[in-house]
Amino acid sequence: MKKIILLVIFFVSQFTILFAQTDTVISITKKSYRIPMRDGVRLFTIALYPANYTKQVPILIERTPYGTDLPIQEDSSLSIDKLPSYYSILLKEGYILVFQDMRGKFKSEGSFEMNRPLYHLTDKTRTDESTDAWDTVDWLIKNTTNNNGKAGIFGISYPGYLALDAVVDPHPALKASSPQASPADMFLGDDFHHNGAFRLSYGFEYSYLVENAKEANSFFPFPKYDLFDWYLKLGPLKNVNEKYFNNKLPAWNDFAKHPDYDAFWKKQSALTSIHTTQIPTLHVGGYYDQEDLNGPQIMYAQLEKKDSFNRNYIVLGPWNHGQWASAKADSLGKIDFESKTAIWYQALQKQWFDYWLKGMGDGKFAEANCFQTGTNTWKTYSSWPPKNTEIKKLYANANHTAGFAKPSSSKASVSYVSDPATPVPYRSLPIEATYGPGSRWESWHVEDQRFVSSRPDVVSFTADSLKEDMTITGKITAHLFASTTATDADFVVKLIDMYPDIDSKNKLMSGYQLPVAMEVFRGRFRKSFERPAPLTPNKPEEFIIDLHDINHTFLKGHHLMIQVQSTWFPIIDRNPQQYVSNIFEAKESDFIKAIHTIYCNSQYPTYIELPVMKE
Ligand code: PG9
Repeated sequence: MKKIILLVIFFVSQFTILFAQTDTVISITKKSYRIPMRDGVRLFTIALYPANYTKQVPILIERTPYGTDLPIQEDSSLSIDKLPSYYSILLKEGYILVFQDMRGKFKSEGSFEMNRPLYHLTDKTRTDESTDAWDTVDWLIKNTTNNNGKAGIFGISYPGYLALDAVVDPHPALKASSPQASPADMFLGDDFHHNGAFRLSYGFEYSYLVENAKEANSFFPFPKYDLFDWYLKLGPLKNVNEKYFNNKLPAWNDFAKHPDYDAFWKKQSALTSIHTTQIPTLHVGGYYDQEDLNGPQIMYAQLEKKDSFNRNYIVLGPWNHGQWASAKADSLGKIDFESKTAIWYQALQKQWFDYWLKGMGDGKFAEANCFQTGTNTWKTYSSWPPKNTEIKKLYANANHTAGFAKPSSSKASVSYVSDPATPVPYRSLPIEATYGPGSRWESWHVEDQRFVSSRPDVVSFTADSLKEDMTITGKITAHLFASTTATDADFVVKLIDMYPDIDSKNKLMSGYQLPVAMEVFRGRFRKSFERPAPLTPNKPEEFIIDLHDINHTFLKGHHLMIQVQSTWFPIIDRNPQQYVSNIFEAKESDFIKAIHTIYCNSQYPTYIELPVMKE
């Protein structure tokens, strides 16, 4: 979310009044509207018109829950050069840029519903984010001056989700969409849960951010800067309502009421409601997105199945949440991308909208533009994931090595004690508030995992150093054979690129443990997300964990490493490990220590499936 707020702040703080001197667009003029929806609810909207410009131009819309208004006077102008390049590169050549407060947020009327389902699909009388987009396009086409009759919609994260909803039954004038870092399914793998494991710190802070007040982004008033202990002392999840939220936040109440993948989650999931794209759609995602890594990948994959008109495209980059909207995006944390990837992306985005909304260019877009980390190069593919890969299995061995040979021993395993009272931090302390000052939330996906690898409750399996480069492109899947002495358990699996002992390219990176893919799985859901079931103590079972798509070259001299742990706190709530039907109702006494075993033998081999690029 932070990116979006920052864009607006930048916008406001750089305000100056300028007037266009020539025919080129050098400044924009603000106008505000209250656009009526079909049910009479009015949505607050601002349009930024090219100042003193008489050519007809398309409309580009961003809808948001985070507040759109700019404290600048109506009809006054703003220099385009003062805007982030994400917008200015488009505006310079003529677009009407529209920002809208979504239903129920900031100056818009109506009520807000977190991830409102597409109600109109089953009941034509109801409104939702798709009908609101339709009504907005309809009004803008009829009421804005000098528009060319075509509109596009885009946005990052929640605004991206709104751009995704807009492709369902789109207005005829809506010609292209770009959902960026859009979540798709909030139970299976985006902001609020991953494979059923609840994202505690994010779910807590985000529901407060959006639902505490209508006309503000609210930051929970934590009494501390480092929140690791604060979340630990919070105790069981039921204390959230008892101590802080008092049942006042609908999203939190829904988390607590729907601990399994039930109709509530399915109804709001884009996986349930969006199967085809009726207009050209450019999905954009980051491999290191700390909020919505999964959404762009799975929505592209789902829509691709029925894309007979070739309208569905994807861009994946080495980015955190929305990093492509920044000025450079040449690095994340300590990881150097060796080029300004945001500039590359923003030029592509301009070509995309210029083609569909202005008819400029040849329209020959690559099906998939996916940055390759490790070699730090942009690659294009005619299908994603590409087909010219061979699946290789990287096995974990009980002596803490990893390799491509299946273990031969019939008994080998590795065990560790997992104690919910002393969980493994998901990033190094301090755990700053998610969107708070100095927060390292934005870069934790690339943090050096040495900060946890020597803990007794984290197990690592390291392969020999590579004799030559190995490129892995496509979906990574972990097959973990594990058991617990208790009746429930979480498993976090990471595929790590471990840098050489002495990295000649950059000595400071020597030994770095870069997670190139990682994910958590809540054991109770191993057979079904709808119907969880306790684990049988000491019974080895297979946990299949989707580690998502990557495009990464492990360079010669680097090591592949598998790392497994069972707590990831406080991003993931603590699994009590003693099965209770609803963890939101667990008592302090339900949280117990357990011994978890990872099997590494011929009968129960633990491995990660890697799509290795054929030469
Ligand atoms: N990740 C945020 C979000 C998107 C959609 C729903 C809920 C949260 C965001 O950054 O907007």
